[in-house]
Amino acid sequence: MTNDTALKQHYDTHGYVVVPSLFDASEVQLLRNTTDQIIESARGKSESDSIHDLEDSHNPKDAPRVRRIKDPVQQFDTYGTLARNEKLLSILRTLLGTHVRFHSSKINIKSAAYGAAVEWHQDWAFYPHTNDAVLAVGVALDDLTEDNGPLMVVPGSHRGPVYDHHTDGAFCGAIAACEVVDQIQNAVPLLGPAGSVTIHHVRTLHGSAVNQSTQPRPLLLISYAAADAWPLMGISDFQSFTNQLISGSECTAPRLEAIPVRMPLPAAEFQGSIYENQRAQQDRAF
Ligand SMILES: O=C(O)CCC(=O)C(=O)O
Repeated sequence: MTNDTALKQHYDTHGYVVVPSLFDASEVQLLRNTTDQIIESARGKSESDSIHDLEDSHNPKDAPRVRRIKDPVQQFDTYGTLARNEKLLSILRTLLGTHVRFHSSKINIKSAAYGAAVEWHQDWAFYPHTNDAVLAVGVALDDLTEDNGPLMVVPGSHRGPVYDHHTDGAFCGAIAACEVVDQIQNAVPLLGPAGSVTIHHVRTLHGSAVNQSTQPRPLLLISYAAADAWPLMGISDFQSFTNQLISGSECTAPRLEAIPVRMPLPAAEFQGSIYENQRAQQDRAF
């Protein structure tokens, strides 16, 4: 069995896979330096903006507390280059096929001691497509350990139900904890040294706890889709959509699969990042 076959089998069966140390120390250092500079540029800011999503405890007079860097691949060349890195593309082609489209990106910083939790959810609830050949890659910018709030996934959940991510009649991007209490007993943490890559299927149930350790857990998350998976929420600008193709060719005949879907509508009460959306969920796991 080749490495590619084993990787695909693991992904197809469990809905996630970890590739240890895909990127070396110098590649990680470049990403870390860029990330540190962007965090530093939040100093003095009193509100979140198009780059920084600030922790609730951020104070403009103190060292910046940044929860998330928004759209890093679209906004900064260092990450834009990484999103098209040949080592990564080769894995994406194994899992999604030849024709691959970039979808979205973010860096969840998870600072030591206070980095915020992410409630249990499925990415599918945020961006349903015509088929589920859609996944998220996490690039570990520091070690992912048991203690620093690693991403946790429920193996096999990508073949299970699509959960309701609504509360009080609006989307909130989080599943009520009581709905998944049995499933999350089976969750596994995705661990590895800096430079490792985690990959989870768009329907895989996942979440992560507050980072109460002394080590930060910055994770660059990049989502990709097979080119024949088209977003059910629509395409506002076809040229931008087609510019996001990073491998193979455009496909204007989307593949429709009979899989469950729930739309992220009506829109979340708290707009912005997932952290904002999830504020509306009262029944929390973390
Ligand atoms: O950063 C994490 O631990 C989880 C991130 C995540 O699932 C998300 O932002 O959608």
